[in-house]
Amino acid sequence: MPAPVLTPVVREQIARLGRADIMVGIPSYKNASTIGHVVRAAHAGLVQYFPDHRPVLVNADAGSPDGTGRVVIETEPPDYVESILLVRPANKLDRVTLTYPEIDGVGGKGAALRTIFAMAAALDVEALVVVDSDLRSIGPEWIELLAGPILKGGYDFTAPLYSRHKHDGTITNTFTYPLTRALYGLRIRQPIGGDFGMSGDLVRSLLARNDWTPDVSRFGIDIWMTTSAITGGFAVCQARLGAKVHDPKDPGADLGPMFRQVVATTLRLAVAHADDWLDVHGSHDVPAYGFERLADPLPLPVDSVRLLRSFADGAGAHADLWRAKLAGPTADALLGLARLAATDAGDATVANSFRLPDELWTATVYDVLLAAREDPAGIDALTDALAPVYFARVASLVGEAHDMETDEAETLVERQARAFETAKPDLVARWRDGR
Ligand SMILES: Nc1nc2c(ncn2[C@@H]2O[C@H](COP(=O)(O)OP(=O)(O)OP(=O)(O)O)[C@@H](O)[C@H]2O)c(=O)[nH]1
Ligand SMILES: [Mg+2]
Repeated sequence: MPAPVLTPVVREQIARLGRADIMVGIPSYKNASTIGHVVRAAHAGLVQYFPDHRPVLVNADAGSPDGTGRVVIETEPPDYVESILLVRPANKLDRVTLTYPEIDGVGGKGAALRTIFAMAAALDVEALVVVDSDLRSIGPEWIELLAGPILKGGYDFTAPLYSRHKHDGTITNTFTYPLTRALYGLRIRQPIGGDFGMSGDLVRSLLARNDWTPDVSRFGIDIWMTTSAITGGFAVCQARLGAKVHDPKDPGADLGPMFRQVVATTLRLAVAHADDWLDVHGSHDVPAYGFERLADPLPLPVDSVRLLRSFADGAGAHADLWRAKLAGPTADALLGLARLAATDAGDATVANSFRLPDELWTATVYDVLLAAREDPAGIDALTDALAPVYFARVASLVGEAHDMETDEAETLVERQARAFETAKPDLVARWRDGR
């Protein structure tokens, strides 16, 4: 169990607030330039859509040196809502910013959210909405879309559904979406989107779990929440939020540590919850709430040359582990592609024609999952070894989607998800055989 997060400051805030019906929680780390917009949107959404609920907004910050917390408190005076919405709020909105405590010496997005969960539970909220602090495209209606299913629809967990640029969300597209869908049978398109709605029951259940790890304190938190909601038997839905526009990240440059934290957490959960997925066949849609929105997300540049260089370098570093843990033909195919990447990677045109097929990626992920079960202590090393293959898989998808619109690129993600489902019976057979 993680150390308790009810520090004196948190306790003080809980005592002052007493109770609340709905909470918006925002984790942050150096987001002073963007969090003001998120706070204003959340504030307006609470007033406009939930006038009869007692609201509170909590920012759990990492102690950002750029004044993120100050922006949360000082952005627009509370009466600005009256002037833009032409309504007088029935309930005063309390805005709180605090520095969350690390958990067992580890800070990060997950540690921030744990403080938010603890406060939500102590204030006995009916609904908790969490949103990222780097969002540009959030509006007041996001609060309604995420909390509405909880407060009005009887759901416990709302996952986001947004249009993202074809090169955004690469960990989701290549790993968490197809794997969550194939294992647990639920087509949750954005299992780690970052913006969620939760019932008070789910929050209490999350706090009572005893499978928190250092990766969950960081970016493992999102897949941990989603998988815990699924395996806990909670009612899950999605909400159509429109476009997701946020601080851009290039997968080759920025996403390595996040990939490792998300993947290691996903593997640990899959091993621990095998009984929840071994008997699941196929997959089904998850209800989606909200009106369909047609909005184009901003383009996101991706450096395929760099991705392929990381793949080629990674093959050198991880060849032994690939050979030891992956099926022979899978390791051979990857090493062959890595040799190709090493010779061709400098050229952007050639990089665009690089392909790592769906089936090869699926086989690699499933072999890694089987190896994780065999040796849970080796999960971090396995995840490190998978990262270069992920870079290559992203380069492959980027090249294949080069001339495609967002919708068409989506068919590639669906094709890959079907490949994960098609290969699942073999995964299950090997799992049961202990192979
Ligand atoms: N408190 C806290 N928040 C963090 C930390 N690192 C990231 N965050 C917050 O977590 C949220 C998501 O972080 P991003 O860096 O935007 O991650 P992303 O790549 O956009 O990931 P997605 O959630 O998939 O969109 C943002 O609100 C960050 O401010 C941290 O160390 N501490
Ligand atoms: Mg972001």
